[in-house]
Amino acid sequence: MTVMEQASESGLKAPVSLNWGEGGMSGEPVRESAKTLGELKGIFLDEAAGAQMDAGTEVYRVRWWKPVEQGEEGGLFWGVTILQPGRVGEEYFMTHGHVHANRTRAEYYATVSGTGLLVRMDEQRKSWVEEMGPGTLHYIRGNHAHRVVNVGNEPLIFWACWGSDAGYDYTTIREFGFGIRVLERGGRPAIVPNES
Ligand code: S6P
Ligand code: ZN
Repeated sequence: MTVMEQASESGLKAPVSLNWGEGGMSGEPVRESAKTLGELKGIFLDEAAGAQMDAGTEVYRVRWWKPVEQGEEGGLFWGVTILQPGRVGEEYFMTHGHVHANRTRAEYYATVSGTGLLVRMDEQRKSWVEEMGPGTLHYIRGNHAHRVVNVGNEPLIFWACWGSDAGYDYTTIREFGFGIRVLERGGRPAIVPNES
């Protein structure tokens, strides 16, 4: 019997294992959900372009492990997001974006592959981006809204760790958006003020 088999038999096997490079998570507690273009209606600027596309197109997929209940104080969650390349009109595929319901709860993002921009916005709506690529680590303050944009031609994969009592406020972003958008102009990403 190998050491791993022995560990497994004696209940010492880790409940989740990762495939870092591919964004794989396996194990009984892992959950997964995909976000389609249809579910992101109203988030992209060019609604006419979006209406021409298949609403079932996957924009991103999230896998996560919540070892404690959502809302429990002091716990940590772990997950990965795989954001596909693509555009709606000029606008690159991106996550919905949110701010944590509990504005004191921060988060780490760590990129393993792809090319992206992390859009951040503070409570005064001041917005900026951080470049994401293999090996970049991002500390997101609890009161900063965050969204990820894939500006490359391959899936953008990043891992995240956040508090079990962080919660999600999607409403603020759905209503007011971020202060900036990332559009493709002349074959390159351009950061423009969000006037919608
Ligand atoms: C959770 C963390 C990520 C996002 C994921 C999808 O705090 O920031 O796991 O949930 O990247 O983005 P969104 O904006 O749809 O939740
Ligand atoms: Zn978050």
